[in-house]
Amino acid sequence: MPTHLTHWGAVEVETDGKALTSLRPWSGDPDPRDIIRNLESAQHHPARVLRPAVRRGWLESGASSRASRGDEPFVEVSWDHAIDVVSKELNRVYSEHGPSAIYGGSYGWASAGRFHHAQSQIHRFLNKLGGYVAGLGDYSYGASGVLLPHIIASAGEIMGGATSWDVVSEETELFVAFGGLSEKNSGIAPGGIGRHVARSAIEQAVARGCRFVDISPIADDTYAEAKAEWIAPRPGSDAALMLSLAFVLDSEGLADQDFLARYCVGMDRFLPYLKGDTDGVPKDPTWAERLTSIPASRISRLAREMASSRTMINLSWSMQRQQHGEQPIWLGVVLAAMLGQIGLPGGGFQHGYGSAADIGLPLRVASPPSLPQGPERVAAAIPVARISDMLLSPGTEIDFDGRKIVMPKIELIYWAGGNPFHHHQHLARLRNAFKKPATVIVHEQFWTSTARHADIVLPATMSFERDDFGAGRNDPTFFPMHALTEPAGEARDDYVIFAAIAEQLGVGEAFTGGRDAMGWLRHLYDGWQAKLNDDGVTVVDFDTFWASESIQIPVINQDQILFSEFRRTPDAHPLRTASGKIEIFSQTIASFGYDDCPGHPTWIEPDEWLGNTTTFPLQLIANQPKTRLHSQLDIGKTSQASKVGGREPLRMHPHDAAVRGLKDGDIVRVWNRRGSCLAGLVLSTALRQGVVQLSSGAWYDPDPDDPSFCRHGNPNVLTADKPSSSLSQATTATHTLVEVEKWHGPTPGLAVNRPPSFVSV
Ligand SMILES: Nc1nc2c(c(=O)[nH]1)N[C@H]1C(S)=C(S)[C@@H](COP(=O)(O)OP(=O)(O)OC[C@H]3O[C@@H](n4cnc5c(=O)[nH]c(N)nc54)[C@H](O)[C@@H]3O)O[C@H]1N2
Ligand SMILES: Nc1nc2c(c(=O)[nH]1)N[C@H]1C(S)=C(S)[C@@H](COP(=O)(O)OP(=O)(O)OC[C@H]3O[C@@H](n4cnc5c(=O)[nH]c(N)nc54)[C@H](O)[C@@H]3O)O[C@H]1N2
Ligand SMILES: [Mo]
Repeated sequence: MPTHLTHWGAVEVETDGKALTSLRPWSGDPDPRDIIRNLESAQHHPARVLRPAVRRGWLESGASSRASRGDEPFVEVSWDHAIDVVSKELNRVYSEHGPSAIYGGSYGWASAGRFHHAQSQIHRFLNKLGGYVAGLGDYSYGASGVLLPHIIASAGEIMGGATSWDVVSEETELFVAFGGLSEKNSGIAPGGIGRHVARSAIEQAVARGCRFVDISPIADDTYAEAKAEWIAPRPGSDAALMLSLAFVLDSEGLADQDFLARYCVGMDRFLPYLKGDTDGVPKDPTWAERLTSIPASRISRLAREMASSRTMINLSWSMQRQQHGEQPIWLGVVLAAMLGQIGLPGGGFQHGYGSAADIGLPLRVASPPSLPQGPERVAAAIPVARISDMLLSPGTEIDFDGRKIVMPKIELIYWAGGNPFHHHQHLARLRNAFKKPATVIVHEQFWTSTARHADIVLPATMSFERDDFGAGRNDPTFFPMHALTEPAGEARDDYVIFAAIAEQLGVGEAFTGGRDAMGWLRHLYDGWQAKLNDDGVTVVDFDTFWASESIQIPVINQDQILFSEFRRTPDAHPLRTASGKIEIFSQTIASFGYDDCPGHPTWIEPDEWLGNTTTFPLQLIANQPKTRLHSQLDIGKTSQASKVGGREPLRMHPHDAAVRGLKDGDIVRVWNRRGSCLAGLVLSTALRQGVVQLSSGAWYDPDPDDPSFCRHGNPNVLTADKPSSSLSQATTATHTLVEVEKWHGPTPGLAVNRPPSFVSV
């Protein structure tokens, strides 16, 4: 059976040339996941975009109809017509407003496959046309991504250089997982994953005697095989917990002074705050107990256990997808520095074991080839999660990482491979923001809420409808990905669509380089093989690769240990921080003068948390969904099987349900002052009391009379569009305060599972 790679694993499929007829996990994967089943029925689902479509008002009266965006039927048009109107509109906007009026950040995961990767395609295309406004950073680790280079190393260096699972399974004695060690999230990796290895590494570690501590509001978001002790602080209070751990290490003489002196700067600036000399508040366990609800005695004991063991501190990405998300990450590094085990086998810290399948895979000799996007012509760039602010308030100035950014005025949005009406916060606000530009163009496979809020929707192929090759970040298994079926409807590859528009705008040759997709695959592979050859690494030629099931890219060192070189020879391998050392105090960050991110890690109370429920009483965790990747294939089998009464499941502790007279299976209304949604109630003691979980990704299904009410259960109608801090301006999507009540009215039907209405003009 031919193989195919997805972000959620490799599969073996059979087809009849038009549709997948059977699908099973790739035989090489020791731990495949059920999410692969979402593929089965999706290709020919009624929500598939089959033909180019233009919103009626835009076709009839162009930009002046922008206020109806999201509310109007579409008109299906021919490809020739669609290419013509898109080309003319791009030409108009480039000549009248220039590239700083075109938002092409186009954030999103799209599909696995190195060549057809939608963001690479759209960025190459817009670069050839004259440039665009880009998005900086990501939704995944937007806060830590800006912080970490100042204090130790880039997120990429830390994750790519992670101490390998093999080393953890053999060496770690105590694994302290802040934010859990998620089974569901480590099913997935950007670009795909061949073999899922985390579960067996955890099993081996446990069998050897390693102990796992899970610090998280949700107990089952850690592999059951870890047999972890569960500690559930108030969400958002980890910085307080970590400060008190640091306090115990310091006051009981357990900190590694030699390590701090040799490899770190700034402990002297941090200690007076830790001890309370600067603010009169010692950050001791009693102080932390009030904030976290974790008994002071347990905190002290945990600090001693950490100091007396080979301890790995894991910091999930969710820890920083919050207001002041920099602080727990910075403190995790500080704790690891105080323990003095950074660079030793099985000790130190990592940012995101469990957050994705690739974290803990050792580096390969080379990344597989990908489409060149440059030369980059970025006309302006905004922190990616500030999109609504940009669209609503052009000309305003914001802080970002020590500089000022002026929000550009956007005339045209062009999106391929992402779903902002899934990924962004406060969707009613985003909907208003999306009504500002003259034109919105989207390439999509499905009638997602973003497609429904566009003016021109162009149908894109799914990954198994086109030839490509793929390997995830750090994954040594490199798969050829043959086209397995013909495209559904009139769908075309993003590449083919961009090539046709580029041709009409006079940059066809510049965009395509005179190649079709297969020509590009061969060209990219040949160049990669030649480069590896020069480096003394032999890989098979393209034809052999293309005929294979997969090939292995050699790994540099299976027993990779994060920061081992820095530890061995700090002078020869300094960090790329201002001091070349780990910065417990950062003069650079201090010099920015931000109240919400001072020069050393600090406890700053969040706006919405269980320590202050004067507004709403329950802490909503809007985390990643177990049954799909984000919003992708929400209409698929695994995702649909999880719905309760057709709504996204909301998990709640039985005690919180009893207080509200709610029972398992009830349809409930979740609300706060930003919006509301329906959900289907699931009771579970895996949740801390006071915490409810509504994962992201249910397709936004706004009530026609009230777009702040989602009938399906998308938590982003509730989340705040509030930045993490002035330093990083990142999303804070994970936490929101809400109330939950029984829904008494008739349960409304859903519009998202079928296409929008079409009219002819
Ligand atoms: N409340 C809350 N919100 C969150 C998060 C959270 O934890 N809580 N997490 C955030 C995070 S970390 C992330 S990364 C984002 C994810 O946000 P996104 O990456 O935007 O989400 P996806 O659902 O993966 O959207 C990808 C879209 O691309 C389409 N697509 C797939 N392949 C192709 C292709 O080849 N071509 C084209 N044209 N389209 C394609 C899919 O149909 C889908 O609609 O969400 C963020 N939003
Ligand atoms: N199945 C699946 N896997 C995915 C994705 C998906 O959509 N589906 N998305 C992928 C992407 S793009 C990303 S960025 C990663 C994200 O990876 P993460 O950011 O790690 O994932 P989340 O699911 O948002 O959160 C993980 C867990 O953190 C815990 N948590 C939440 N808030 C707090 C807190 O304040 N303190 C503590 N101590 N714990 C807290 C909760 O148990 C939560 O379930 O996942 C990736 N993996
Ligand atoms: Mo992400």
